[in-house]
Amino acid sequence: MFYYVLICLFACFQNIVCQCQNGWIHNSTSCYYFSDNTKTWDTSSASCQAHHAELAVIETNEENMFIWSEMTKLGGFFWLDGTDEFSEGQWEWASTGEPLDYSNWFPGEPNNSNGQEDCLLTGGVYKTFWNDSPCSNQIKYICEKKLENPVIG
Ligand SMILES: *[C@@H]1O[C@H](CO)[C@@H](O)[C@H](O)[C@H]1NC(C)=O
Ligand SMILES: *[C@@H]1O[C@H](CO)[C@@H](O)[C@H](O)[C@H]1NC(C)=O
Ligand SMILES: [Ca+2]
Ligand SMILES: [Ca+2]
Repeated sequence: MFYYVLICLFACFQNIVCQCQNGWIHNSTSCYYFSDNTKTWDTSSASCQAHHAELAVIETNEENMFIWSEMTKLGGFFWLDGTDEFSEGQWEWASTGEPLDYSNWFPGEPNNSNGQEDCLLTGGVYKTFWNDSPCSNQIKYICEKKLENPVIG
């Protein structure tokens, strides 16, 4: 344990992530940031990257429930990393190019309303569920950064 703390301290000095920064919330193997301000999807993504993070990628029901437990305290709609802007109907996580293996679409979504809904949001009236929405909408956003625990032994 003591050895671990030493390594972790060292790692932090080396600017390796081993705990969440102020304003970020730890759950499982990631740190999350829930914004107060609202931005377009592109600007939200850029804001996360400026903090060495990406828009949140939700891979399990547990992660989706964690996100919901925080969103419900804050209120509002939040951008996630998903998009089908490259190929209509082909939803992927922008930061990895991986398809949405787990998803939690609201019934009837994604519907690409007016042919211009290519970005993924959650929260608001959709609660735990997901909706496709115009990427130019200005809403809140969630950033995610993986914790990189130093290897021990
Ligand atoms: C992660 O979030 C879930 C759902 O809110 C919660 O039950 C769990 O205790 C959290 N785990 C950590 C490590 O914070
Ligand atoms: C399609 O989704 C939008 C939200 O992105 C919603 O406002 C609209 O009601 C939906 N349209 C239909 C026909 O379900
Ligand atoms: Ca679309
Ligand atoms: Ca929609």
